[in-house]
Amino acid sequence: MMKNALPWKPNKGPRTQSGVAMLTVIFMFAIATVIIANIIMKLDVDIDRHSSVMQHAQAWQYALSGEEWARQTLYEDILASREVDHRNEDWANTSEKFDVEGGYLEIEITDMQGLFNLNSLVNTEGIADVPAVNAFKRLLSVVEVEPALVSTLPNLLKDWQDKDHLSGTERDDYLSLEPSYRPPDDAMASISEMRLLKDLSKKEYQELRQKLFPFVTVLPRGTALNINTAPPEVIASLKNGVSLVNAKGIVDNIESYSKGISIAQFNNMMNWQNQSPPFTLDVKTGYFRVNVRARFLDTYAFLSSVLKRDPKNGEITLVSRDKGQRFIFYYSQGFVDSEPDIFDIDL
Ligand SMILES: [Ca+2]
Ligand SMILES: [Ca+2]
Repeated sequence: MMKNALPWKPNKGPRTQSGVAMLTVIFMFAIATVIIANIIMKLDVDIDRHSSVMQHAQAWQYALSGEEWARQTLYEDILASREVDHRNEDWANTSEKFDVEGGYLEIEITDMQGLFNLNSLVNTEGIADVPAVNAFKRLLSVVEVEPALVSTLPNLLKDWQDKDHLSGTERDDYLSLEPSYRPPDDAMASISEMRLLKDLSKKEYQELRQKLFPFVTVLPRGTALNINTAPPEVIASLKNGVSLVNAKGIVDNIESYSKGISIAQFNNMMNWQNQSPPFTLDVKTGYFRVNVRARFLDTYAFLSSVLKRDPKNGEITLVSRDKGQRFIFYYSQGFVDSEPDIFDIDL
């Protein structure tokens, strides 16, 4: 007779223990693999980030060197002659492009005193300057902004700067906005302040950016207009009845003089008759804008600087640096296709 078989018991011998050990090793290996993969990914991100920061730092250094180049060019200009600044001089013949290691550098110098100074709309006593306001209306017509803006914008800008808010309502109008703010009742520091004008829509501002901004600037009140560098749009704003076509003829005439013209020659060309210039006129300049666009590998740096040049000793002072502007030089249009987004700025 067979004895009853013993119940089956799992084998807890050495073979089972080695299986558990193997599973543990595989599990540990899997965890180690995940950790290492994470470290490698993080290192990759860190390397990308640092490489991007280094590229931008290099592009920025290139941009600063562009500003320095402009400073030297303007200093050499005044050493050559202190009497006149005109479009046939070296500094004005910029739009330079330099190849540098790993990229390139583009520089453009413009005479800010050839542009319409928005701060001239109000005089140093804080009162509207009527001839300048009328000239501004003509400029708005010449650049063909919407007729509604031609009638409203001069007053909005005048109120923004003048000190008569106690008798006007503009302060309350601005204080009732959400969020509320006050008009400065003083000279403008940037033409972008126009974005803060009440009743000026985003669409209207964008229209102004496109049509008006190339011809306006903000400079200290009383700064003279350099007639040798003023574009036709600004020349047409100076006198009633001067069309853009007339003004282009005058500018062509000015440019035909290889060393610029005098105020007397300009007065002859303008034939003021019973009118007079709305601004003080000059043939030389103290304020220049330097735009630099620098590329290093895949990174761009933009710099827009204002330089002030002392007419006596040629000493050049940095007035401002703006890294937030995006611009394109006319000769660059063929090779900016790879970065269209940077020019699509939402304001
Ligand atoms: Ca000069
Ligand atoms: Ca005011």
